[in-house]
Amino acid sequence: MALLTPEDLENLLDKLNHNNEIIKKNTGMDIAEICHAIYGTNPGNERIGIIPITSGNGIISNFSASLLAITDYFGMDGFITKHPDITGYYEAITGKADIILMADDHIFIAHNLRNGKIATNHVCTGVIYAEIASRYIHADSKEILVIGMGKVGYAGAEHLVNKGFTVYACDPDKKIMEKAKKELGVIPYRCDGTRKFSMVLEATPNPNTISEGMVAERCLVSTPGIPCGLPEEIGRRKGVDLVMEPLVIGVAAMLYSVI
Ligand code: NAI
Ligand code: PYL
Ligand code: MG
Repeated sequence: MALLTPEDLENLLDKLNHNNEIIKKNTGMDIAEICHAIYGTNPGNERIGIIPITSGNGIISNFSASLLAITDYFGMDGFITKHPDITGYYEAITGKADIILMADDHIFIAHNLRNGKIATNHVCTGVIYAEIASRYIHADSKEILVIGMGKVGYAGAEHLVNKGFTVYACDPDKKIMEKAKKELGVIPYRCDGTRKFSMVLEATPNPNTISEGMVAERCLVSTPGIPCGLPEEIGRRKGVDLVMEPLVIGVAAMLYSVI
């Protein structure tokens, strides 16, 4: 799994505010309003226990601090446990956490200890970036392209199919595409440049996955992918509206989904 680096998380709130402006301009709603629209919840002052986890590649130096900044941003009562792992988990419980946030190299969860709800970062990230793309006010149809049908992209495609969008998808992994065709009814997209899209969800760990032929006159690219799949030159020349952020938007969806 592609792991965040401390550099990805630098200037996190600046990146968040920049993306929130783009989202507001292109959907008429901000991140909090979109999270509310998806999950029907509003954050109160829930106590959020953030537990550093040392397994695998270990602690990412500013990951827990980034999560604390996110809980603060949404007005919740976050704290980072002094100890990692099991001792940290015990500290969070005795510290009266309502919701636990913790991540190893494979899964990042939010677990609400009061109502039992649990959310994963990859599903919530897929859902919210798909929702952002689907609300593009300049969309020319209900056709949307999903590039990358892995843990994040598949969840996003499923959300879009459930919302009644016509979902085109591409992924070099044949097994994944077979599953997506069978279970979601997505239409395999061939990069032949004939069909253009005004809404694109990109969820791959690779650059340059978006080509000029895919992009309609007005186009919103909504991507959690790191690095960004939209080449800068194409984005500039075609005036693409781009929503791309390394962590906050997905975590916001996690928190709203377990309240
Ligand atoms: P994954 O590895 O499960 O899925 C990626 C998929 O992209 C794979 O199925 C792969 O075959 C496909 N792919 C690779 N190159 C492609 C191309 N050129 N065209 C089409 N498909 C291509 O990864 P996952 O967990 O779904 O994450 C996707 C990306 O999102 C990663 O870069 C990850 O770091 C990032 N991410 C970002 C978050 C955020 O909040 N910004 C949150 C979670 C993940
Ligand atoms: C949630 C991110 C988005 C993309 N990849 C995911 C990732 O980097 N996961 C690993 C997170 C490890 C955190 C580490 C710590 O500092 O607690 N165990
Ligand atoms: Mg994000």
